[in-house]
Amino acid sequence: MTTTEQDTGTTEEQATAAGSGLNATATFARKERGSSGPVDHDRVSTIAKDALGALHEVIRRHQVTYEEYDALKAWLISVGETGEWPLFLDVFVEHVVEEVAHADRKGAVGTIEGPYYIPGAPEFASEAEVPMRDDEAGTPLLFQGTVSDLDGTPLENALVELWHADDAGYYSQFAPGIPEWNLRAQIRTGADGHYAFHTIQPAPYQIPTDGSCGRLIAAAGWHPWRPAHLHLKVTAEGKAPVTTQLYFVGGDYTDDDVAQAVKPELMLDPQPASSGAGVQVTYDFPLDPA
Ligand code: MBD
Ligand code: FE
Repeated sequence: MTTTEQDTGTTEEQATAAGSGLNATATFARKERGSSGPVDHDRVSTIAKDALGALHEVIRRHQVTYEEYDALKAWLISVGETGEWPLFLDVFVEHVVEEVAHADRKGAVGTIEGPYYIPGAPEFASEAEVPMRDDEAGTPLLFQGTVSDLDGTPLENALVELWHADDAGYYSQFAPGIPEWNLRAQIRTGADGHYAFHTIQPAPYQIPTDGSCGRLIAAAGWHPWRPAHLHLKVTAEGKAPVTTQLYFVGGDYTDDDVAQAVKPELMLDPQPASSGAGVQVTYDFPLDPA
């Protein structure tokens, strides 16, 4: 990890695709989304055959050449070398996995997790001053709401995890020069199910332009941006956990997210804060039964 180097210059000067990619790859290696059972050989065979068949069909349809095949091979190798598989998959593939996984949810709407979640952020009861630098840039944001069941009954002891980019679009633990838990926190709700985070508004996120994903995006003439977003993970005993992101009405790229992870239910419209400093917004999480 590069997270303890806090006096070696600005993040903008040193963030690299390989730096964040290798951290994201190491983070994924530590992850346990749930135990997998024994291998279902029929299912592996069916899905692998269909996936390869889809690729074969594309090659025939577009008369792909040996030069293009070699370019693909070199590119795939470079994605691994720079650790950008988590970034590539979460940007270009995860949104469909999420859509399939949560198609029958009735409560809070989910979207992709992305590559930059880290469990174990500093924990608070009900209300959090999210860890940030003394001179953290950005508009102060009070983000609050209630975790409940589908009937609206508040859930005590629910866990609300928040992580997001800073005002320059960088995540702690994935860009150098940022304190370890910067803009990461988790809240345990009390009996009223309420949570409140005092943080700052994040900036849009740009896929690193100096790596393999950036090369694909540039070669295709796409843009590398995600709209500004808050990441959330909400869990409670006996309820289906929700991983989601919230976006800002009127923000750049909300209609054109490179990761296709915006949904109409996920828009925040913060208003001037009653404290006088910055903005505030409320968002509730009614959780489906497990
Ligand atoms: C992000 O910040 C993100 O949320 C996703 C899904 C992919 C890349 C960077
Ligand atoms: Fe993100």
